[in-house]
Amino acid sequence: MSEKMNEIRQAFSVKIGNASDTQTLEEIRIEYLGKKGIVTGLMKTMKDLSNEEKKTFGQQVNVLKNEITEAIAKKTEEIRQQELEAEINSMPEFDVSAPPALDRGSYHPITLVQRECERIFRSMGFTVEDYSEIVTDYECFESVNIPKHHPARDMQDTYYLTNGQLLKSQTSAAQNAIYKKYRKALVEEGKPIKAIFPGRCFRNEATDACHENTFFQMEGVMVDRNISISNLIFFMKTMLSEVFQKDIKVRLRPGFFPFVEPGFELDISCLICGGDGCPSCKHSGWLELCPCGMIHPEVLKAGGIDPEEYTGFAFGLGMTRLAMMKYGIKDIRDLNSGNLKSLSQFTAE
Ligand code: FA5
Repeated sequence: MSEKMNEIRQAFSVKIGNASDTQTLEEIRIEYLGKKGIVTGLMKTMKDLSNEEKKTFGQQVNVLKNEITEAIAKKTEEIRQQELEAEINSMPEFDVSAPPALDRGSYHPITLVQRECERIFRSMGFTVEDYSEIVTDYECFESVNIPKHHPARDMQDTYYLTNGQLLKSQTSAAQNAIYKKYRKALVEEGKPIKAIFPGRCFRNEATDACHENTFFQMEGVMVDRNISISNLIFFMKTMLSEVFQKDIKVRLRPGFFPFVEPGFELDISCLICGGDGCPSCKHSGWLELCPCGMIHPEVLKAGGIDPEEYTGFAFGLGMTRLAMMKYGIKDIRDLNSGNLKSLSQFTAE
């Protein structure tokens, strides 16, 4: 029997030595270890042996089986390594330091305008805040003086989650948190609150050339002692002339928002049609860009700030519309279209 096993061993060692691919190895494995294989066949002959012989023979077959299993595993690893090296060697040379062959991507026009606004406001001492897109009813409405059932809610229908939270319809939703974050520094250290908070807003409304259901606003607030409308006008004008790098015709008209008193609408002369009227400005020649006003005392109170001592202004810049005006984009829907051909023409200056 042990002679037979040695013959098997020798024949196997020749075969495995000649094998040069994984397919052949698999065939050898089946030939020796498969259900009808040589080693399995040896096991089956055990039934004719005495108990004593069975023990010795069984051990020898197991040793042979382990040798064959290990040899196949070792050879498989060797062949895999060779195949991998051959594949790597057949690849064209790759220079990691070479500039990418693909065209470079570009920033979205809204990102460009947002960064520009952030740069301008930072240079005037404002902090830039980030805020969640999912907010509570309190943050979006009640804390800014829009109680439940207030008619002003009709202007801002949005998308509600089953847990009662909502996608914010205005960046004003962050005001309360900002006041609470900075009121200690205001009261104890006399540091004015100067913050902007850009963000994506959502409204359940029909779209047209100047309305989208998803758009960007940038809220700004300043709170200190003796803040007045002149401060508000100064910051708005500075921001617009920096963004457009030229004089822009603006007009202020009264506007109602429950969280400011008095409130204004700041419109700019439409830069798409030069003020003659077009679909982008609803044929009025003016584009509603930045509602603003003096923060309502109730809103300051909700933020833990005493309105008898402090006043402030707030504005809600329509950043998507600002991008349209800056880059001459006629239809707001192009901005969310994902059309790379039209979006990739805008690059940072
Ligand atoms: C507001 O959202 C107020 N929270 C702004 C505000 C802040 C007023 C602080 C006073 C003080 P309004 O709904 O008008 O206001 O939106 C502000 C700006 O967002 C608009 O002037 C416009 O430029 C932009 N906007 C509003 N709705 C849309 C829309 N559907 N698509 C694109 N831009 C929009």
